[in-house]
Amino acid sequence: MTIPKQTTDTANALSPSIGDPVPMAPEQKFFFDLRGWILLPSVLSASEIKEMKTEVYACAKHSYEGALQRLLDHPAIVGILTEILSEDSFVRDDCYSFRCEGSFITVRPPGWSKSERSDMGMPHVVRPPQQANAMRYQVAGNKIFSGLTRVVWELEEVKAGQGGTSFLSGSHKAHFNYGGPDPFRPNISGSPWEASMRAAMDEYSCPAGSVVIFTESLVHAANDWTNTANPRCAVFNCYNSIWAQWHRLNLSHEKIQAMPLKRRSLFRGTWAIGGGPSGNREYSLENRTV
Ligand SMILES: O=C(O)CCC(=O)C(=O)O
Ligand SMILES: [Fe+2]
Repeated sequence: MTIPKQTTDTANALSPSIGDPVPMAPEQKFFFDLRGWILLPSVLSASEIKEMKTEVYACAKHSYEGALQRLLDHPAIVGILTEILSEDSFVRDDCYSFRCEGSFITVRPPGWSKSERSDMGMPHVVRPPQQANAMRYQVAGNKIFSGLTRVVWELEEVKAGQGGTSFLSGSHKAHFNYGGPDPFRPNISGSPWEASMRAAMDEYSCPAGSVVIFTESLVHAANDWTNTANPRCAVFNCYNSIWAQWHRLNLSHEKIQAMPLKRRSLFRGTWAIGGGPSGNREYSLENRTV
């Protein structure tokens, strides 16, 4: 896929803080398809990490404001999300070809327990395998469509086995169910193979300022934070096709309206046809995700 380059003038007029997107490398495509997740180590500079952590530890309510807002369309992820969530003919300079579903911050001090989550750390997915639906991972015509997709920004160091998100690599393409009592249950509870599936899950280590991108069709889980050297400090942003929506948006019009023009388009209405010759490009009070 060709990612259109913005001229500096156009880019600045649209959004002063957005740089040229970095295209998804063939190696990243291979491993994302194979495993359902990829890690981009050390994307943020030391000063960016410091600035963003300061906001989080000063109790930023959410990640749609301040320096954290820049993560929504950081150039390091825009090329990848364009590749795995959009169709070439809908890729334009003046709006994004994927949408943002939501964003939240997590701070987990040493000793944090997964029992604090409503799912108690149970490995889960957006929808179980073998169901045809708009959220699922697919590949057709040599093209990935990742479905509901998560981008996790780790603002502190993560050590494998000490509390990062874990993944059952390859499960986004599973052809059989998890063996539980209900084939529509979006987690592995009740499966006689729960322990062996948990044992097969992969973990990652990364320095602060790294990004993990995964399809929500992949079995994944939250884990106890046992790393005593630092808390987990992560921003979880969720994305989807411009034609699909899973979450309600918990973001006010005023907050979106204060964003640079192109960033606002992440929150435009979820429709494609019937809006006049220019199509659905621009966010407005009348054209927003609810
Ligand atoms: O908190 C975690 O590590 C897991 C988060 C999660 O389940 C998700 O992002 O969908
Ligand atoms: Fe999840």
